[in-house]
Amino acid sequence: MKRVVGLLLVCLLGLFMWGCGKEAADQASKGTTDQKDDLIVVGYAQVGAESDWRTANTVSFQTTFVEENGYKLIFDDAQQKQENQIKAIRNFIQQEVDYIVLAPVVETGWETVLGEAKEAGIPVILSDRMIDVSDDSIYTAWVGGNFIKEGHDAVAWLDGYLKEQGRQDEQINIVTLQGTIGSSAQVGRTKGVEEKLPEHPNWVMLDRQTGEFTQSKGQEVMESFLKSYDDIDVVIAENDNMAFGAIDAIKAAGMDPGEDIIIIGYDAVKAAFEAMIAGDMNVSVECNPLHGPRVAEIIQKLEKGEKVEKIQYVDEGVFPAETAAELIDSRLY
Ligand code: GYE
Repeated sequence: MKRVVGLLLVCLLGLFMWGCGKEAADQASKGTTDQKDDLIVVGYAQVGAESDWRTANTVSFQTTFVEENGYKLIFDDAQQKQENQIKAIRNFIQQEVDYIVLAPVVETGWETVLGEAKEAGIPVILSDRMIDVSDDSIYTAWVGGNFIKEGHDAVAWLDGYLKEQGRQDEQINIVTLQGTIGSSAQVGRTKGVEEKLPEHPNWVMLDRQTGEFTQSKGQEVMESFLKSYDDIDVVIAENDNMAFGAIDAIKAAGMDPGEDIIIIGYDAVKAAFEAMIAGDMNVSVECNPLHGPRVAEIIQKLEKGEKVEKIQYVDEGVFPAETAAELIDSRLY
């Protein structure tokens, strides 16, 4: 009898302990689901992976919007196609994300889908490129570079450089490798240069064509420019990667980029500093891609119910070749 009672007690104790253990386990798992529920879900409709700038931009978002910082990031790479971005945004709406971040491939054609986001009550934050819409209530804020100013800066640098070389009165033949046509980075940089051309009547814009912001297309277009024109003095590449493509094309044609032909790029990515140190490139006009923390700051303000500035330009500089060796190690992208 004693043994039976003893056994029973042991069983009861076991049952009690199992119960406690289970309760603790339940608590723990409930804790993690609660924490997961607290995460702010952000859908990012990214342009693609066409350039070093873009890669740095993606990394900036992927390292900012992490669980440790209270976020869950749903990342979509649209492969430079607007229709993919529209699809991604509709998916984000369906998944009931808390915020949509959009780096729009082109400026036009956003009314319908962003109207749907507004209808669903999901704030849209634009990052990098702009959109061209009549009703700006379909987005909450925008943060990015001042592309028109970047164009002005490129012209101001070229003006100073030609003066330094004593070439201010020469005819200067220019070709432009444009970015994705209709993207605000292309529209702004082309316009910025265009606006300043009348101040330089001896400068001739021989041709402009898109290189889609990629190195390979930049090289291809530069090859065709070199076949069509035998006296190109300056290449304005609307991003560094197209400048790298142009450099390859110029070398393949037996010329010396940076010397025989002046090479101007935009972005100021690390590889541009390397090209400048190698003497292949003359200047890069900065465009900062590190928008992750900037967008996070906007979201944090919105979470607290604070007002955010609708349009936020980032400060950017100009980096001529002679500054490259000194600055390369301090570059973050
Ligand atoms: O200059 C280019 C990228 O929109 C500012 O897109 C961005 C541009 C950048 O592909 O390298």
